[in-house]
Amino acid sequence: MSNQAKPNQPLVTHIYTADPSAHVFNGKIYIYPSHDLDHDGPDNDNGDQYKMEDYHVFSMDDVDGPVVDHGEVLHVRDVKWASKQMWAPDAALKNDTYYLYFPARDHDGIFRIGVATSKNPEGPFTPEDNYIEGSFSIDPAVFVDEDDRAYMYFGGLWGGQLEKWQTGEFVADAPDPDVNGPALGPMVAELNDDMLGFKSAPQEISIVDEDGNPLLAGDEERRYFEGPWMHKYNGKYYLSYSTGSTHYLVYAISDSPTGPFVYKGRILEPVIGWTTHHSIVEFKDKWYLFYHDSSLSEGVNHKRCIKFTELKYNEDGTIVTIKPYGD
Ligand code: FUB
Repeated sequence: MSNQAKPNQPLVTHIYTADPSAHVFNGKIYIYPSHDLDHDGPDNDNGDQYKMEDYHVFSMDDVDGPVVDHGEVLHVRDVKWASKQMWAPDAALKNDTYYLYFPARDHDGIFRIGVATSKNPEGPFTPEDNYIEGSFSIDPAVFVDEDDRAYMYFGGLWGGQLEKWQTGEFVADAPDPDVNGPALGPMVAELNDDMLGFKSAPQEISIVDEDGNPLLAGDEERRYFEGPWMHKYNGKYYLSYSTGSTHYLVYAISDSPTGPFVYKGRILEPVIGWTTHHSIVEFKDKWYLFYHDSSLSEGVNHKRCIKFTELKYNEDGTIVTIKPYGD
């Protein structure tokens, strides 16, 4: 099954897809998205509408070529530790091995992050028996730096349970952070050389404003919600993420992969649907933003479609804000 890729159009239309993590492997773009199920069940802040069970991998030889569906590469029935909701994944290449990182609820209903491996970027992927020790919440994004050190960024509020880990333990009825206090940041953990575990306990990332003050929990237009992504441009580390309730994709910059990061601005204005979730990748000397909206289902929150568009920088390294449907 293949569609012809076009900017700002659904990359595939035969299934619903979301959360596209794009990477360039072997000179091609590979996309690792979520696979949204077509159902009419409940839709709530707990994320019950996102009932995903499996992953497909897609590839594109070029940004104006066909989009190839490599089929189902991992199903929840094959993951011993997981019960349901295989949400936004990411992939990485190291040790001549492709690693697929994915969140799911464990058998106690707690989101954890697992890993599966393959010798091919298009899978299929073989899962480890257990989730990564010390992992929790959702939306893993793995960045392998130029020195070959690898970092996982993760965490999402509300359905993603990040606020339930404020004490370091899972507290089912944990209060939300005070709106006048610092916002919760995403988590980062360096991965072991084998890419299957954390080198040390995950640390919270600090995101500050231009004066060095932490963004506040009530600052919903700028504070972290979910969907972290890391990329490097001109030697600087760009942490980008979704603001969730206000529907923006925004970014912050640092000299270090673990921060602190200084908030810089918006990447993408709101799309059709509740969330978007993105990745940023360089391909043939241009930069691209992969994202999703709900246009394929005419606005149904959990029936989404992956898209891409070119991303441009200003001379000072800031990103030009993208309007998803033009002016
Ligand atoms: O796709 C399920 C969840 O919705 C993802 O984990 C979030 O980032 C949001 O896109």
